[in-house]
Amino acid sequence: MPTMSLKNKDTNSVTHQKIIEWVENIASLTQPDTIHWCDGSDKEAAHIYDLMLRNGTATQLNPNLRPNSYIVRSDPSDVARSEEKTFICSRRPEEAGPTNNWREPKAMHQHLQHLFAGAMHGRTMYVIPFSMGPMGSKMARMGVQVTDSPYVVAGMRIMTRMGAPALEYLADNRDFVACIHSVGCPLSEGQKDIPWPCNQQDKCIVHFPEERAIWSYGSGYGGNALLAKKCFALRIASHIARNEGWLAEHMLILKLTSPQNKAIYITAAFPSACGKTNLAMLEPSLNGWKVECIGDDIAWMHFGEDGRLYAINPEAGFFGVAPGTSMTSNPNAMRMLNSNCIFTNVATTENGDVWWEKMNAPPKKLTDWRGNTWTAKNESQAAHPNARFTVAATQCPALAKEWDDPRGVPISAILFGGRRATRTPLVCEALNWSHGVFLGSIVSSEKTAAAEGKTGSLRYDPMAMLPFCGYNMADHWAHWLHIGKRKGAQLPKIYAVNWFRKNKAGNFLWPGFSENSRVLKWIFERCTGQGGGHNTPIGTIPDPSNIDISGLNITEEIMQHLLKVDVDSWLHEEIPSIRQHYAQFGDDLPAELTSELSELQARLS
Ligand code: GTP
Ligand code: SPV
Ligand code: MN
Repeated sequence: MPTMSLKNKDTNSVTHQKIIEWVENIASLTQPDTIHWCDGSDKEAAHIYDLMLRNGTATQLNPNLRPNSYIVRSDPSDVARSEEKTFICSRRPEEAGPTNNWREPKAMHQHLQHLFAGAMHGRTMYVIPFSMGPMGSKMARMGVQVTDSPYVVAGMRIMTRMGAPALEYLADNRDFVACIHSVGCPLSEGQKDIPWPCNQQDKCIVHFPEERAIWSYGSGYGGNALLAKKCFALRIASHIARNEGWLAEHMLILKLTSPQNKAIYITAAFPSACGKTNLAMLEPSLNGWKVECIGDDIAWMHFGEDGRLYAINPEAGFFGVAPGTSMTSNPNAMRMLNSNCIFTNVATTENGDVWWEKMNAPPKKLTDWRGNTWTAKNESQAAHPNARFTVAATQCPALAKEWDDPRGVPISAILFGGRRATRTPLVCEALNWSHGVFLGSIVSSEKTAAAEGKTGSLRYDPMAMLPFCGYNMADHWAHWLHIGKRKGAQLPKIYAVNWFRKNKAGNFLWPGFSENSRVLKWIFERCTGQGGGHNTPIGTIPDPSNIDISGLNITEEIMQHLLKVDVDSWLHEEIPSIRQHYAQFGDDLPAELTSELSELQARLS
């Protein structure tokens, strides 16, 4: 075994015995050539990018067009989260529930010992200490990820608060979530590395909720590999949150300010690639209204002393969907991508810039996400549909000043939504908290390219947490209901929204993007005691006149259609399908949700 130094030259504060022992154990299992403790410095980042350039993992973009930015092309077999290969290893299968892949922890540990043995041979093992949430915040949590991927180090540097300060904070023997990651591609003596090492045969993303540990093998992409994100901040955190009485959710956080300068804070849970980043930083089409961003993907919510729910964004950056992003759809995102970004699986132009579908008119000639020449005649997509940018939150021109407030922001409204071409109205307000939990439990959406597999098919994605809940989804609902019963709680109002209704020709009926501010305005009015609306069997819905459509080219007829509740199809199609969705949870389904369903049926009949 090669000699290893536990301390690189720049780090001398590794005094946390538990981390040192843990790192030594992982190193003796995975056999890296060297160990590098990340301090998060600029010098270290320069070294990591240099390494990626030399290895062909990254190419620098034209510094005159896109300063300090890089394009990375992944292996075509490693382009999205692998839900099939994602496991929850709680003690008993019932704790993981019917919507998770459960594995027995002991057997899985044995399997992992086998997979990880020698997995980092020929590579450097990076140790990344990090904080999820503003360090020192009562709501923040610490983690340490080891990885053999420089790309992951670069990503974690943008997405989390990592490096020397985090390590110093951990030195007080604080708890941390243990994150072990390898691309599963050891190098033998003298073997040359490849640009995107991964393991084509074996991939697994494994969670041990009770142990607070994550083991991920074989993939270098996004949520499979940046373990702070979905693995920690959602799957492990949701388990912790349930035990401790708070919520870890797949939600954006935004600040909405009215022309009268009154602000409210909103969170919104939409499934992957269903519009969180876009809503989080939208430029309202309505005059005088302002949206500012606090987070675009994950919210941790705790009760404050005043009984309100306060949210923090545990992340420090955005790992956002590139295709569809343009100066018309999301100008703030375009501005934040002007420099200091990593782009993964987008196309590149002849002058060394990036391009993706719908950014603007396609250039005549491009290099596509696989590195092949692409011309406008080409039928295939130039950027992969799940191509992403990685960028620091501080690059966002619409970032709210409270974005890293350790106390979080008090939430007035929680939105649930998905991609539904039919039936689900543009917006609907829950009658009360438990009805809101019901609306969250029946979120369904057409599948997107954010996860491997066929896109377009409709699936239930309760609370937008189907792939991200670290325990039984039925228990998650029970936890939400329990949250609602807290003494003195000043609960947010809950809404279901749907920007994705289509006509028979397959075109979107609602213009979406900046026009969603019109719906936000109605929600603001409801939250501040003004907005109109009428009761329907599924909740409170605005009259077409309650939605400000000034300056918008949309017919009264389309507005009617978007806000209509088609009682027949709710009764004869939606209700039976909800029943079927609920049936898989058996006795674990909270009785209150069974009642909510019966009451809905009664109101429809
Ligand atoms: P994840 O990062 O996977 O969690 O996705 P997300 O929920 O943040 O979705 P994002 O905002 O990145 O949007 C995904 C895709 O949906 C992009 O291609 C957007 O252009 C598109 N999209 C976002 N908002 C709207 C909208 O209001 N209407 C329509 N038609 N498309 C939208
Ligand atoms: C999602 O799929 O919801 C994402 C991207 O935000 S990933 O980090 O890959 O999970
Ligand atoms: Mn997401």
